[in-house]
Parts: sequence; C-alpha cells; structure tokens
Amino acid sequence: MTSTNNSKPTLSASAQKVFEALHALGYTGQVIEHAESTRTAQEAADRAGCALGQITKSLIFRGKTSGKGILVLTSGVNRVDEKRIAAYAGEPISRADPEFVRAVTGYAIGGVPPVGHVTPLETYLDEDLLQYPTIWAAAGTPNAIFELTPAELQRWSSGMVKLVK
Ligand code: 5CA
Repeated sequence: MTSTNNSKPTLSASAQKVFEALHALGYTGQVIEHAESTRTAQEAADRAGCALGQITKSLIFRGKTSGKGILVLTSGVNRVDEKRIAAYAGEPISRADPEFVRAVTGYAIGGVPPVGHVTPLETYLDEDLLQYPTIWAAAGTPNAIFELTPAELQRWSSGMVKLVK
C-alpha cells in the first residue's frame, strides 16, 4: 500500500536546499517554514516555542588577513566577543557585510543555516548551546527553522566548542 502526505507544504527553494543538505548529513527531522518571520533570534524562539538561548545564531565574520569566512554558532542570548574569535582565528576579524555572507554561505542574512554552505567555513560553536536537550537554527530563509540536538550541530558543523561571549 502506498502512503502520501498531501498536506505537507512545499518549501521555498532555499529552505529545500537546506533540508536536502541536512538529510545528506543524516538528519531525519523537518524544516518548518512559518508564515511569520523567524528573522531574529527572538522571533525564531517565539515561533519555535523555545527559550531564546536555544536559538542558534549563525554569524559570519571575515578574517582580515586571510579573507576567509568564519562562522560563529552562538546561543540567542549571547553577544559574541569579536576579540575572542580573533584570538581563536589567529588574525583580526571583521563583521561580514551582506554580500560576503551570501558569497560564502549561499544564503542571505536572516536565513543563514549552521550547515550546508557553498564554501567551507572555519567554525566556532558556543559552549552554552550544549546545555540544551534540543536547539533550533535557521534553514535558509527568514521564515524557516529546524530543530536538532547540540551533538548533531557539533558533528555536522565540525565546530570547535569555545567560549565565545
Ligand atoms: N533566523 C534567525 C534566527 S536563527 C537568524 O538568522 N539569526 S542570526 O542571528 O543568525 O542572523 C542575523 C544576524 O545577522 C544578526 O544577529 C546580525 O549579526 C547579522 N546582521 C544583520 N544585519 C546585518 C548587516 N546589515 N550586515 C551584517 N550583518 C548583519
């Protein structure tokens, strides 16, 4: 007997790309595309019905010497101390502009996912995210999010667990 789920809505192209990248990594959950915004961490927490700290912000920096992209995956309640990240990276860094974010991740600010980027990114993972049973992150658009465990995020992002705040 065949079974179909015709009620499942179609994801937008960017969210579908993230869904496919996640499933290639072994994810078995869903990307949820909301009618309302998940552009900010607070909006994402409101949509997910979780604590702000459980939202994973995917912040892009640029190594000023190397020009490479640096990804900091940080809890929604934390503000990243750029000096710490520069020390880990071994070079001065700057906040990426929207064009650089799109060039290195393939996604626009507000929807940058923690994995599935178009270029490899040196990645630091906020140790504060590890305290939660599950966390949420952006999935390609300012309306799309997905839930995963901190262990999955660590494995799939190859992030170095650090104090980032
Ligand atoms: N969808 C939400 C929750 S998962 C989200 O993507 N949040 S975020 O924190 O990962 O991405 C938004 C971040 O992009 C902001 O915290 C800010 O650091 C950065 N940002 C916003 N506007 C700009 C801008 N004009 N230039 C550079 N960075 C920006």
